[in-house]
Amino acid sequence: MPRTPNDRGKPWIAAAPDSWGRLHRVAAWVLLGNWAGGSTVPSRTLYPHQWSWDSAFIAIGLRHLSPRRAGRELETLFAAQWADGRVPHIVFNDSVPADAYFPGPDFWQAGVPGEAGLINTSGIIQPPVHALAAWEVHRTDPNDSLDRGFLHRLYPRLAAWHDYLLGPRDLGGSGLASIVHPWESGMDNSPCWDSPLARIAPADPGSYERRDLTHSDAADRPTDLDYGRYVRLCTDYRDHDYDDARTEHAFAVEDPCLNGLLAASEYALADIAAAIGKDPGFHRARAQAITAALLERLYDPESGLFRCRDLRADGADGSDALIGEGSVAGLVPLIVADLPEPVVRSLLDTLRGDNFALGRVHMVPSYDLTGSAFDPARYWRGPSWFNVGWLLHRGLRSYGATLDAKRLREDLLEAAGRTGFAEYVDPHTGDGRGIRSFSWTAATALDLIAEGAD
Ligand code: 2M8
Repeated sequence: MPRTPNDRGKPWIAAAPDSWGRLHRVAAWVLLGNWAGGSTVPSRTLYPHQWSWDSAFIAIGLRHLSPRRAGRELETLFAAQWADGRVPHIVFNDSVPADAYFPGPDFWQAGVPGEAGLINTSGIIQPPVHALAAWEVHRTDPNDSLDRGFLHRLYPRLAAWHDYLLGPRDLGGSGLASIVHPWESGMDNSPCWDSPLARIAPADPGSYERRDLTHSDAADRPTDLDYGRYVRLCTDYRDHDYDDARTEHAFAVEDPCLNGLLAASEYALADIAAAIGKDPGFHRARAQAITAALLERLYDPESGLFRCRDLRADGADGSDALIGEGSVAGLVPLIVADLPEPVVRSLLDTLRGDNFALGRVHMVPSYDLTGSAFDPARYWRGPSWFNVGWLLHRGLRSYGATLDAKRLREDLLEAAGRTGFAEYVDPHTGDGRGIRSFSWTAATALDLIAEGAD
């Protein structure tokens, strides 16, 4: 554990302001223990490299220990940004054996030149939480951030990232970004991907070796059949040099979680632009345009939920392309500012109703509790995740659902401490699942503690 003071001259692990003091100390210990020199690994065992959206959540928590280190977390990620603006979902750590995680650098065959040689990366993306995180990091110590040029350096990179998403990745020509692989959603194994994935021929199981099952229970992880399909999609993209214009993209989906985060991040980019003396108008207008497209393309008033749109579904009527499965991804747009009031009311009703049962189960399940594919243990097919809980807590607060927000905060903090910072929990029993000492669980706990109960 580091013993030196952090950049504000305080001890790294100080007491928290309220009754969560012990949890704060242990969360800090977990997060600092997962620091790998320039960024933080999600987990020392299962995920020994840097993951894109994990790093954004990690920075949001790490800023309470050291805003400078939180800034470094994001800058390390953006040092691996591609020339086309994409931010790869994994930045590989060369000091970790190449076969520690599959698919590793040998599989992806991708990277960018860095100061100390090639930076190996994956070729796909994850949801854009980064501008939101950068803005929060800056706000923690604005003078130091401006003195060090943190936002000046990151702003053009963040803008290029969003340009990539709304340019080459607007596969539907709708003003929304598409994902081309379930891993890009961050909710890898969601039942939403079952029907679009069913069209994909799996890769030959003899052509690769899974590493995840060394660290996790097979009953919690995606099936071999799903893995074969994941590998096929990556291989096709790689074999077309990750060029979106030349790849067929047999899997192409507009996801409300990714696009909700893009809208929220675009608003954060407007704040960032204003803070460094640039015109925020372009980003505000773009955030509003994404919100309008989200509402028009993905909102389903019948169910009070945003849905995923499958761009490769062959139904003649456009509505056939809305995927029927109810995922928590459809509630994440609650973090977007200025949603129409009836939409907010319906989303809150859905969150509190039998499908997601806010306040009656542990945290918020990743998938409809009444859905036929619900599984309380398997990856993103039901378990409750801490990063999603953090996002929904933020949405609840911003729309004035103070009591729900307060209860969810306590639930998240209690579960984080009780499970040893588990990767996710069973929504019915509250039992921790997956690996422990998981970075974004610790980071979101630090942020919720710092925020206070009001
Ligand atoms: C999980 O995804 C990776 C692939 O990216 C995996 O299953 O091997 C997801 O939970 C994802 O959201 C997360 O970013 C990643 C690392 O924590 O793990």
